[in-house]
Amino acid sequence: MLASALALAACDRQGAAQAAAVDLPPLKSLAAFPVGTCVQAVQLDDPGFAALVAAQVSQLTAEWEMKMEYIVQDDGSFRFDAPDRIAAFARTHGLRFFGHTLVWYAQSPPAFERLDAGRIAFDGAYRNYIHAVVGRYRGQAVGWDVVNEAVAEDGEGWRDSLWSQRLGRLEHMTLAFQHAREADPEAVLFLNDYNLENLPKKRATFLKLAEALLKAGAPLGGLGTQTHVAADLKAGELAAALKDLASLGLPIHLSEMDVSLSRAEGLIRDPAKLAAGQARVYAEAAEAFSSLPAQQRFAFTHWGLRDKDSWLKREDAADTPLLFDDAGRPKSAAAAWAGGLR
Ligand code: 9MR
Repeated sequence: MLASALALAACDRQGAAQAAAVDLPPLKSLAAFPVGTCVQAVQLDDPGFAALVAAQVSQLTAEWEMKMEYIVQDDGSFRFDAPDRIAAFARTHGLRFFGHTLVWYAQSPPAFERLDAGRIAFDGAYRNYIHAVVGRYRGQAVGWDVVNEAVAEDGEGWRDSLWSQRLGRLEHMTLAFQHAREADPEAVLFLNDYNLENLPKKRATFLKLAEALLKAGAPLGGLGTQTHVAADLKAGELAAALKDLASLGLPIHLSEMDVSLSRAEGLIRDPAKLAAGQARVYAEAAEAFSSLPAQQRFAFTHWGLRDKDSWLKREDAADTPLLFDDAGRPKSAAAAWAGGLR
């Protein structure tokens, strides 16, 4: 009974999302700042998707193919075919290209784990990796997520990782920023994290980490706030977070936005309320980002365009967290985002 009721609710939601296609000019034509999406190389083979991307956005982030999981092979060698294809697509279509992500606690390839714990060998491989990856896109990448998700889940201190164990808790991050700067003197170098809207304690730790990095001499140039949020995010939380994050004066990248309906269902069961909540959150994000000083609006990136491409589908196939339906038509959420722009 419960399963079939949930299935029906999911159908209702999908029906509502499909029916809600709206007429809207391209996102990038509406915003006074760069608008991005993540992509996977294989998606660019789909002409419909490629046209949607080229029309709607002005910046691309690789969804996963510029992470160690893709680049570092078992024997320690590197591969760049997929990221090269994404970079080439960006060049051909005049889009900015954003690098994501160099150092992530969640990824520590066996080739690195196997290395002698002796600091010199490890340090050399770490530097070599960052130089190879950042250097390859030097002159094209406008910025890089240098360190991703360094703050502990509960906001209490920093995460432990292979990198922190071998190179030091703050030092591995400072080194990563310095190596990236050597490899590309122009790219804006970011610290990027999530749950900074709904967990003020995590946000405070994130800001303290940014200050500690600057004090240690890291060429930190911007702050990334992923913004994987749900439709029941409290009104005002996102705006307060952006204001707070901007207080250091660094450029802000709203770097991975999606608004899950499924993750909000613990609080709201009514499909119409979920859709309204999603629209409200998208509008608030657009308005709050627009309100930042112009020089601090680095870019606003959506973590995908079409619902069917969202990583959140793996958690719940019925979720519809993005601005475009499966056919690539803008949804009412897209109109709400556009309506929030200032
Ligand atoms: O959406 C990405 C998914 O396709 C990948 O399998 C996963 C691991 O590489 O990463 C997802 O993107 C994450 C991003 O890189 C960092 N912030 C959280 C994102 C969602 O998990």
